[in-house]
Amino acid sequence: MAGFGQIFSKETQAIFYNWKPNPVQRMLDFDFLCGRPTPSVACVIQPGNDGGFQKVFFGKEEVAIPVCGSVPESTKLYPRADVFINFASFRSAFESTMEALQQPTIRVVAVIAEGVPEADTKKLIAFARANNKIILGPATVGGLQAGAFRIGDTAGTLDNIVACKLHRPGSVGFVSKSGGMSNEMYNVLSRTTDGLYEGIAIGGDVFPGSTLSDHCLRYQNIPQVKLIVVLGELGGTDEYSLVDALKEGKVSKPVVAWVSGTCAKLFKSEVQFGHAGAKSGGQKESAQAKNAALKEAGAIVPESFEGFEGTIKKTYDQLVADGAIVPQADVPPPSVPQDLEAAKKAGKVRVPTNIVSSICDDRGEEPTYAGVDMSTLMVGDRGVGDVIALLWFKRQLPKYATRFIEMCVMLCADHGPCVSGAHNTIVTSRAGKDLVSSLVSGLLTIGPRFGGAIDDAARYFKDAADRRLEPDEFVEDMKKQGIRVPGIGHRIKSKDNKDKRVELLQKYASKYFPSTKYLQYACRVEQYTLTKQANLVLNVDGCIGALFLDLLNSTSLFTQAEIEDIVKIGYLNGLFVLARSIGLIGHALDQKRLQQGLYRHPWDMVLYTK
Ligand code: Q5B
Repeated sequence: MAGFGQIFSKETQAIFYNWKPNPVQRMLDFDFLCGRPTPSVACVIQPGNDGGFQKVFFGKEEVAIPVCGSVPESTKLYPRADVFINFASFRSAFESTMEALQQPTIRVVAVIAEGVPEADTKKLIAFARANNKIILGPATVGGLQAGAFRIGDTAGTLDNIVACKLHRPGSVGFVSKSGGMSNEMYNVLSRTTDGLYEGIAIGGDVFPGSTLSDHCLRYQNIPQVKLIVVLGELGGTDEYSLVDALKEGKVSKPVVAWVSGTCAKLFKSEVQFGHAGAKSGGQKESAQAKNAALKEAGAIVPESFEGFEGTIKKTYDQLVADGAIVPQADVPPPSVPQDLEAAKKAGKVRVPTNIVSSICDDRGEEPTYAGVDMSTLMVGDRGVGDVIALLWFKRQLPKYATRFIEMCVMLCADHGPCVSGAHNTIVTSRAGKDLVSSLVSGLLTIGPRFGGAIDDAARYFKDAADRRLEPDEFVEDMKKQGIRVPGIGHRIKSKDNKDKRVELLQKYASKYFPSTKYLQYACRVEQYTLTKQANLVLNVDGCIGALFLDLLNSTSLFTQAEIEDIVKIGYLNGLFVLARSIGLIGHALDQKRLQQGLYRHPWDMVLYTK
């Protein structure tokens, strides 16, 4: 990397591999803080996802960052972007990094992944060196140039960045292995100097893509860097390249350095610290030996880490006193608007909700239906009737009521292939449509004539019974208005061919319901309509409508106002919709299973007329 100097500027743009909303947003927030005119991310690569864009904020505005599907496409479209930030996992980091290094427009690649195989890293290093490219990492947070460009999550939160004065350049070039310790040191530098010019975390692997000395040599070539600060760690021999560079005069700027891990001596056996490369090896790799060598080569080395901050300050103050550094002025950063979620969390804003829901909650450990958790629902002999009671009526109902609901679902699940709903579903399924389309086309036939008369039956029977109208008065009144009595009449059922479903429901209610007042009224209506015509029976819709009124009234769990509301809103057709969905799904699947072709209605079944 000899001959390298500044690698970032306020114009630097990056290609970001593997869409990660948070680090991209952090980069753009940093851009805004620094007063960059353009976002530092030129595009995002989502392998295989060609085209489109991802939305992020650039200051107060939302911007669209283009999405590319491959590395070559991204560099072809964005040739000015010369930094490649690789957020691939350790499994795919090698291939994508190599592909990026092979692009002529890419100069710097940051590899964030931890755990890249060392043999792969060595190949990357060899290729990068042969082709005059720089690798940061693997296992790095990246780096930043103050006031100009930031890689991903480097330096943490915006508050930290402002506190460390990283939104504008200072005079210090800093390099360390650890991203976490870099954050710590940016704080130290902001207290002891005029701040950072550029900071790099080379990553904690045994074989980093670029070394501490590589970056010190670069800092030597950057005129704005007046002081170099290095934080090494035990393990490896990287620091000795810096020792050589100091001895050979290749690094002549003042270097304040500390190699951490001196405590390793206190352990009897070999110790491994946080990084793959940070383990106490032989004597030469110890922190003590490296600190001593650096000191001997001319670096300014404190006695301990505690003395590091004081030593940096002393060295910086001396450089200022000597006129070697003219302290950079502080610049107030613009304020970056807070994200809504963060502001909400901090109690700084209140935001009206979009929807209101009162029947369930899925935010806790387990979902609840009207306050009853799943585990409770699974205990005992609770069934779908209990679920309907909770989600539709928002309360637990007694067993006889939930059993009645289940009976309605079971008895109305299907009534043969010839009824409107099943017919539509069959025709749709045979036209090659999918399950949902076939189901929906059947469901759409449910209405005032077919299956959807339950609510109206409940409304009219309730009104007439509550007003104590005689059944004949009620029916004749309806006739005058031109309204067919909902719940009365059937295409195939009649006086002598009663609907078994109606009989079963009546039998159950007579046995278990405390009162069947409304059913009795509906039966008296039926008695009257049957005098007119044999098929004007109380049908399944009418029976369910009347019996549900009885259920609501007799459980004493509903107020009169609630019952009025249920009848007015119209809950009860839902029972038929739910039940018949079971049958309609059966019909749709049956047609597919039987491989039935397109249905065409026969000509001779149509009356062609003018
Ligand atoms: N008339 C159901 O009619 C049907 C009358 C009436 C007074 C009435 C008819 C009706 C109300 C709606 C209702 C639910 C259309 C039915 C269901 C699910 C199902 C279906 C299945 C399943 C049948 C002949 C004469 C006319 C009419 C008079 C008829 N209904 N008068 N009140 N309610 N009922 N729907 O047989 O003097 O000749 O002009 O609308 O409750 O959908 O299995 O098939 O599980 O799938 O076509 O059970 O009753 O009789 O229209 O030829 O009328 O009777 O005014 O008198 P029909 P129409 P007039 S259960």
